[in-house]
Amino acid sequence: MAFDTLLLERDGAIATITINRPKVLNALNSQTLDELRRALLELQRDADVRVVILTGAGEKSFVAGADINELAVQTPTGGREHALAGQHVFDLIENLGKPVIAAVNGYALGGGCELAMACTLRIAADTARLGQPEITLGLLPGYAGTQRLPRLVGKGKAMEMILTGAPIAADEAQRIGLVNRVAPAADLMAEAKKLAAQLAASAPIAMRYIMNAVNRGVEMPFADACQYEATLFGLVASSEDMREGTKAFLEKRKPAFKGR
Ligand code: CO8
Repeated sequence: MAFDTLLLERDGAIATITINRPKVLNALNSQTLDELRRALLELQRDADVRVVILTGAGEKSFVAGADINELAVQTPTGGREHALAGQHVFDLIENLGKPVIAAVNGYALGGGCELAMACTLRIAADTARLGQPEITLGLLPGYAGTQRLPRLVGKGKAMEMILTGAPIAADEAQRIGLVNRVAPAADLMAEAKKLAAQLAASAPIAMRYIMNAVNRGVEMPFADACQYEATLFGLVASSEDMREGTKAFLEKRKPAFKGR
């Protein structure tokens, strides 16, 4: 599948999507969102791909937000449709069934920060800056930033970031839980690939159910979420991988998970 605004590479079980509009710091326009949706669906269907890395082209920016050229001319109904289309793509990332690692290689602002938050895990370059500057444009975060940010960092810090619009540095983002890890910029992709390789060697079915239990469970009452977890636990117990993982432990060898 060919894309104009993305690069898609596969290296064994790891696929890397690079948002490739460096002249506008990888801002997301409608075409990019649509291409991202198509690329994700392709990777979701591909059983050989177990982990996806998402990053931005160039050294300066992950994604500097939604494309302000499009925002400047949006109509009320068009703005709503645009927001819903973006939210759909971000939900697809969150519920892909495979871990998606954001390698935040620079600015992750507005829709870029929202994109990183939709990913399963985030590693930031020490040079990265993250924030929700929509308020400075007379806007609000429209790709679920008002929802994912407080869930990640707590309501108080999210309010501060969204109301002031001021970006924060990578080390502060790690301190408040917005990113999982920080790496020197030169090592970012190597670190992301190392983590991806670790995840790719794990049991894919258990991993899919874990992400599902966490994503759905945090939206449920605790007792219902525990029931849901128990059901998924029962389901995973029917997998060949569960038999292989437990047998390998008892035989003191490394398991070879097949995703069955
Ligand atoms: N959209 C379009 N173009 C952009 C964007 C963007 N988000 N960000 C940067 N660019 C362009 C610049 O206009 C510039 O173009 P040109 O070379 O033609 O002048 C080029 O990229 C390089 O940028 P700068 O010269 O500004 O680079 P600096 O290093 O001076 O500054 C910054 C870098 C600080 C990142 C600066 O570019 C900036 O502030 N960008 C905008 C950041 C921003 O406000 N992002 C939020 C956008 S709103 C949003 O994301 C809403 C999401 C929800 C949408 C919901 C439904 C529609």
